[in-house]
Amino acid sequence: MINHYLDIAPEVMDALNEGRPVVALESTIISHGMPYPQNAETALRVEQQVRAGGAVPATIAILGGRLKAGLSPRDIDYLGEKGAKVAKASRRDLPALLARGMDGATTVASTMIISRLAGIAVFATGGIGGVHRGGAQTMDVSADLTELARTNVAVVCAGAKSILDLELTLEYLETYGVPVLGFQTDEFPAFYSRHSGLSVDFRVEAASEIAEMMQAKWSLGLDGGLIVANPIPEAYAMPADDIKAAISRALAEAEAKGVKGKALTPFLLAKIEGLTEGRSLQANIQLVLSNAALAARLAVAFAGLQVKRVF
Ligand code: PSU
Ligand code: MN
Repeated sequence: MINHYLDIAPEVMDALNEGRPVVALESTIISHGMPYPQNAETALRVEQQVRAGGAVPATIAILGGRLKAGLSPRDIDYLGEKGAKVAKASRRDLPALLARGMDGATTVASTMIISRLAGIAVFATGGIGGVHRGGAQTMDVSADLTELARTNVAVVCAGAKSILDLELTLEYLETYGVPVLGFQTDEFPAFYSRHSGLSVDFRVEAASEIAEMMQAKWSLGLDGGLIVANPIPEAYAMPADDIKAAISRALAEAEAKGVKGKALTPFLLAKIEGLTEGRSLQANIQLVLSNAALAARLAVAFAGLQVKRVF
C-alpha cells in the first residue's frame, strides 16, 4: 500500500509493520496555527506526549514534493519558522505541490489522506475546519468535512472554533454519516470552551469504546472518519464572553478586508490570538497536548483489538 510519493520515517514504519500504535499529527497547526517559536516547541511537546502514552508520533507534511509521515525536529523547526510562507495544503493542493516539488503544511483533510496511505488510523489535532458562518450562501465548507466523509481515520480534536457555524457543521457531518463522539461529554466542545450548547451523537467514557466503534464502522465497509471530540481541560478553558467578543471582532475585520477562501481560517486565528493577548495561545497549546494524550490511548486500544485488518 506504500505510495510512490510517500516517505515513512523508519521509526514509524517499524511500528506500523509490527502493529504497534502510531498517532498522526498535522502541520498546518504549526505553520499557520501558532506563532514561531511556540509552534515548533508545541509540535515537539505534542510528539513527546504521544510517546508518553505509548505510541509513536508521525507528524505529517509535504517537503520538496514528498509526502512525509514522520518528521525530524529539524523539519518541524523549518515549518515553524517559515510559518505562513509554507503553502497551506488541503486535498486540492496535493497534485500541484507534488508535481512541482514544493513544501506544504497539511490540514486535517490532507493529513487524513496521508495517514490513510501510510496505514495510520488515529490522528490528533486542535480543531477541525467546518461550515463557515454564512456558509449556506458562500459555500465555504472546509474540505476537512468532505474528507471525514470518505477517509478512514479517527480524528481527535477539541471540537471546532465558534468562528464557524457549529450547528451547520454538525448537520453536514450527520448527512455524510460521520459519527461525532463526545469524550466524557454530552456536548460538542467549542475549542476554547467546553460548551457549545450542541449535542454530540454519542458520549463515550473510554478509549476502548471508541476503538470498538472504529472497528465496527470500518468492518461494515462504512468508509469515512470519526470525530472524537475531547473538551479542553477545565483549567485552561476561556471565559465564553471574552472569546465571543474576540470572535465577533475578528469576523467583522475579515469581512471589512474581504478575506476569503483558504486565507480566512488563518486570518481569524491570528486575530483572536492578538485580541486575547496570547491567552488563547496557551489554551490552544494545552488542548492539543490533551488531544495527543487521548489519541495515544486510542491508538493503543485500537492496536490491541483482537479482530484486526479491517482498517
Ligand atoms: N481550526 C483551528 N486551528 C487550525 C485549523 C483550523 O482551530 O489550525 C487549520 C487546520 O489545519 C484545519 C484547517 O484543517 O485550518 C482548515 O482550513 P479551511 O477552513 O481553509 O479548510
Ligand atoms: Mn474554506
